[in-house]
Amino acid sequence: MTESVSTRSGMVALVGRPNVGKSTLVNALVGEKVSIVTPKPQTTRHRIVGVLTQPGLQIALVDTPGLHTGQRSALNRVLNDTAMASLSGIDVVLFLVEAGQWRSEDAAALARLEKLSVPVGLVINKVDRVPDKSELLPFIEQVAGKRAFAFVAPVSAKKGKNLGAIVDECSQRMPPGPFLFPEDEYTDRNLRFIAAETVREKLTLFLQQELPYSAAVEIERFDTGGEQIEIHACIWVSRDNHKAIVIGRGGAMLKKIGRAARLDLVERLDHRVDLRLWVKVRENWIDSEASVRDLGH
Ligand SMILES: Nc1nc2c(ncn2[C@@H]2O[C@H](COP(=O)(O)OP(=O)(O)OP(=O)(O)O)[C@@H](O)[C@H]2O)c(=O)[nH]1
Ligand SMILES: [Mg+2]
Repeated sequence: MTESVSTRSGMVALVGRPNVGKSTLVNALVGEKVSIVTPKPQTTRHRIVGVLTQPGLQIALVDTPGLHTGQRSALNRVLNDTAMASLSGIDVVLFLVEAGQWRSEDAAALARLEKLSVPVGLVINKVDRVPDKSELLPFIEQVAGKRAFAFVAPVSAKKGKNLGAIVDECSQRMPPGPFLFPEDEYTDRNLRFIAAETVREKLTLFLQQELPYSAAVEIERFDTGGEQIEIHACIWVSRDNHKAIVIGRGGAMLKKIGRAARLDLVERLDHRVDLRLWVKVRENWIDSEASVRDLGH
């Protein structure tokens, strides 16, 4: 770790309802794939740190599960709790919304931040989706009036637009102190976790409707000793009929998930990968807090 009086470093948490682009923004700011991204809400299930290091400055960007309402499984509770627990020890909070979209879930998420005393910046993401920019200003004013935000940044995480504004605003608020992470590290998560998340990303992309919400991935073997990195992953589903769907006709779906995940992992790990997948049922695991915790949440 770099010990110097002239360095500044701190923690910035990204919060907001599901699907507003928190993980996309962490990845874009760090310049690496820290966190998985899908078009479906409730993709992120963990507190995941992405590290942005510049000369004299380090910002630990904390990605969180989307704050949501309306669903009551033990998994939903744990996800919301994980997001809220991620706010302790934070120097700056980024509250994300989608340009032109203010929903009751955004209001509920913002209400949860009411008692926070640290600066909260408003990030209006996905501005690329608003073709008529004259519509943007009234929306920004509307949302900016809902709290005394420390700053407002309209951005596009996907197109990399105006991200410098976020870095500037955050860096001004980072306290003096040594770096929290080694300079060459871009996440707090290990390769095993990345492997599990990569499989879950493909599963979420390829499977329809509710199934991805009740699936979890557990790495049972991660062996870097041989010529190939050998990874055995178990996909846990909560119902018998889900198992058949994940496997697909003649194993086609499981093959598709495995192939896509393996290709990603080869690129990420820069190594040959032998990925094997299993599907197992743990009845209604999303309704049991013990099972939810047991499966790594
Ligand atoms: N057009 C556009 N799409 C975006 C932008 N940022 C994110 N997206 C898309 O929005 C979807 C959700 O992105 P995520 O980064 O997974 O959202 P999230 O807030 O992390 O979602 P949860 O993990 O479910 O809470 C994905 O399809 C992204 O590609 C953006 O700036 N512009
Ligand atoms: Mg996410």
